[in-house]
Amino acid sequence: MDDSLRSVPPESVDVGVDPLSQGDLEIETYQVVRPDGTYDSDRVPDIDDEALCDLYRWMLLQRVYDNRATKLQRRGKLGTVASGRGQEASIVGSGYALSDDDWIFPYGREAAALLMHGLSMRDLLLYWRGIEDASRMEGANVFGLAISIGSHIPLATGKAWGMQLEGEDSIAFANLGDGATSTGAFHEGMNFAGVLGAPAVFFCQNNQYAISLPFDEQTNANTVAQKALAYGVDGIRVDGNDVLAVYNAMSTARERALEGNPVLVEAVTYRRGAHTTSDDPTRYREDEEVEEWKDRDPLERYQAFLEQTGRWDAIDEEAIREDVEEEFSAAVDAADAFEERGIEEIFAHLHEEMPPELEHQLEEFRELLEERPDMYDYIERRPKG
Ligand SMILES: Cc1ncc(C[n+]2csc(CCOP(=O)(O)OP(=O)(O)O)c2C)c(N)n1
Ligand SMILES: [Mg+2]
Repeated sequence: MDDSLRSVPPESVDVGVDPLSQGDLEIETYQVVRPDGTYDSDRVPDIDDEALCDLYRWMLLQRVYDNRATKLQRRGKLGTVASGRGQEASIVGSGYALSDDDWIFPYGREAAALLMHGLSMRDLLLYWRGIEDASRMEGANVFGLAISIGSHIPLATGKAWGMQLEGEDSIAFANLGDGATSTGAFHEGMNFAGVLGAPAVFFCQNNQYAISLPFDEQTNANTVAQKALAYGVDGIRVDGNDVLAVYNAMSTARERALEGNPVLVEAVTYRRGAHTTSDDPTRYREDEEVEEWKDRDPLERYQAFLEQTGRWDAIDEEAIREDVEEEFSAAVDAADAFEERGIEEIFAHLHEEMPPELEHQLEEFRELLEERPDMYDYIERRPKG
């Protein structure tokens, strides 16, 4: 190449443009109850005492469920467990603000939100046991769990758009992690939601880690919420350990979404436990950090609020624990009694009528099993009750 055609960068020239900087953005992290238990009375949501106590009950359910599910996994009766420990306020505050007609696109840690949306505990356990035909989560507006990170974000946009076209008064709600915001699917789903004005809320539980990768190595952005602006959708940043703040943020987001303004909510929280039962977090984070977040425990903070407002006496913590323990044991029995259907189930639920290509694959699979029955033994080796 002729060197004379190359442009030469100037040594130092004021080109008259100041680049936009994220330092110019001021994003408040919305709170109602502060970590020391004091609260902003103007911000307490206008819901009755029963509902205020319900929020605590559901958070406790999530905690007890996570403990029991982890123990069940240790006994070889679940494939894996992704605990919501530390994230109870994000899980419950957002789930509680949904209407039954809304659709949840889950990501795995939000047991309480799925149960309050009508999913049975048995089906949830069956899912983590790897039983495919429970993964359709029948009877509740709950989509299959997005094991492939971020893959559900465009689907939530599509569902929201579909509901809008049908004139329905409901939203699609996608739960996602901070790690999911680094996927291409996040970009596609957010962008398309903005373009369409789809009634969708993307609820990012920023628990500071994607497995072992800390948030600031995941992205150079200061916050997740600021990413909303580039897509022309609304952004809210909320204290994810403050259940009332999350409830308010999600209620606002839902209303905005129904008006045709999709919303990205960032709930700032912390994953107190391991990523899943196959992870050892002591290999990549300090105990002091875990302790620091233990002091911001969402249940303790909310208990302080209930005590100060004279509502704590209405809560019988032991009775709630016992109820959940019983419900869990009954769900394990029901999961153990569940009669698995044949291998055809894997092929059955994508299409109303099975297309010829899938029929062909099913036929091939049957032939393989006839030739190699040991393959079926392999499939059957899943954990059983
Ligand atoms: C597309 C894809 N890539 C990688 C993985 C492996 N993986 C499972 S969970 C996870 C991290 C998810 O982090 P985040 O989105 O922050 O959610 P969190 O688990 O922290 O709640 C990864 C990388 C996956 N499941 N899917
Ligand atoms: Mg995360």
